[in-house]
Amino acid sequence: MTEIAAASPDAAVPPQILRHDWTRNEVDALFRLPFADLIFEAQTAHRRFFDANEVQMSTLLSIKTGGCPEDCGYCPQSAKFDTGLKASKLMAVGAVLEEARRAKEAGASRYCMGAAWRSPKDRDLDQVIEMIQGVKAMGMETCVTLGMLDGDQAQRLKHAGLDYYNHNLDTSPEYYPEIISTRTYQDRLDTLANVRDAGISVCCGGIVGMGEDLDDRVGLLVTLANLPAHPESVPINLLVKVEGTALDDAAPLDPIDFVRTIAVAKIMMPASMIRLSAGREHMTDETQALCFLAGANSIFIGAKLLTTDNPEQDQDQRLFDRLGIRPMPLACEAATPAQAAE
Ligand code: SAM
Ligand code: DTB
Ligand code: SF4
Repeated sequence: MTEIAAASPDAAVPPQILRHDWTRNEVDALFRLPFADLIFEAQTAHRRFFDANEVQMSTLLSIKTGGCPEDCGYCPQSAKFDTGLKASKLMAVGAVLEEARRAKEAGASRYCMGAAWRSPKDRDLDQVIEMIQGVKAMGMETCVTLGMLDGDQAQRLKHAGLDYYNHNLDTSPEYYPEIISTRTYQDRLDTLANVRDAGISVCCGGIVGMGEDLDDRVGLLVTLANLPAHPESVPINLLVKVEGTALDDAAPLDPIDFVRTIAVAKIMMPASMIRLSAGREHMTDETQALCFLAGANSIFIGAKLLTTDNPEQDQDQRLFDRLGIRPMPLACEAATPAQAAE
């Protein structure tokens, strides 16, 4: 079996379990199930692959903030918007590793580094590679999100030992041009293919609450699940509205619709980790609990995401205690349950 296949949640799972032929009609029908039926189906799918009381914890660091040439309508880091954010250069390797050490002490098992680039330059990659090697040496999994990658860049990152690359589709192909004009949906699919071909695990999801309709949520999830292999991690972000961005007055989303999106993602990609990603700061404990019930089993911990706030860790700990949730041990994450069965 090739390295690429081994890195995929599809690797050891009979084809009848992991599907890549979802139609919009059947996914639309999932979204419209009575809530109890939907959650039951999602829990059943989740428990086939995961311990339902374990949640994986990642920490994020913005290693290069702001001044981005892209025009993603949700993003405080785009140079197109005046959000009051101060742009900064790529952080020094030593400073990143110091932050990573703190995250490890706080219990993170995966360290994700994000840069506000359209795509990395080769000399930037040299530095990021040192960061990846330093974080790996601490015993954490590594993830980076650096914008578009060509095949050679993806190979270099794989060679450096990178575990995950995050690159989101964000929304449906139809709604995408309403949100971003500086790179195409196909550009994103090409980057995902380069990452997959290099044998790096894929972290790919989207954002909910950008004024999209149900059909766009269906379109996003159908595109993700019908990729040649399901992304190992699927972050579902709730839009964080930042003043000055194009989407700062997007209509509020019914939290139940957010939970439904998580549940449908889990039913469609049961062996993948579904990450309850941005947006927890403004979510009630009860909504988060419903997300975990719907099959979300990964979060970002630490008081900051990239540039916006995230719940303080003691707040998360209290919620975990109330729900009886345990941190997922690294050994289980390193190989998803599907891979472990090989
Ligand atoms: N520049 C790189 C890129 O776009 O690929 C990496 C960083 S970018 C901030 C990573 C992802 O964060 C975006 O694709 C988007 O899904 C998410 N994101 C950015 N701003 C957000 C916001 N205000 N609310 C929710 N998610 C957001
Ligand atoms: C992802 O899907 N969500 C994270 C991570 N990938 C890089 C980023 C969320 C960013 C939220 C806005 C901010 O903090 O700037
Ligand atoms: Fe730049 Fe990424 Fe923000 Fe888009 S999402 S503006 S590419 S940092």
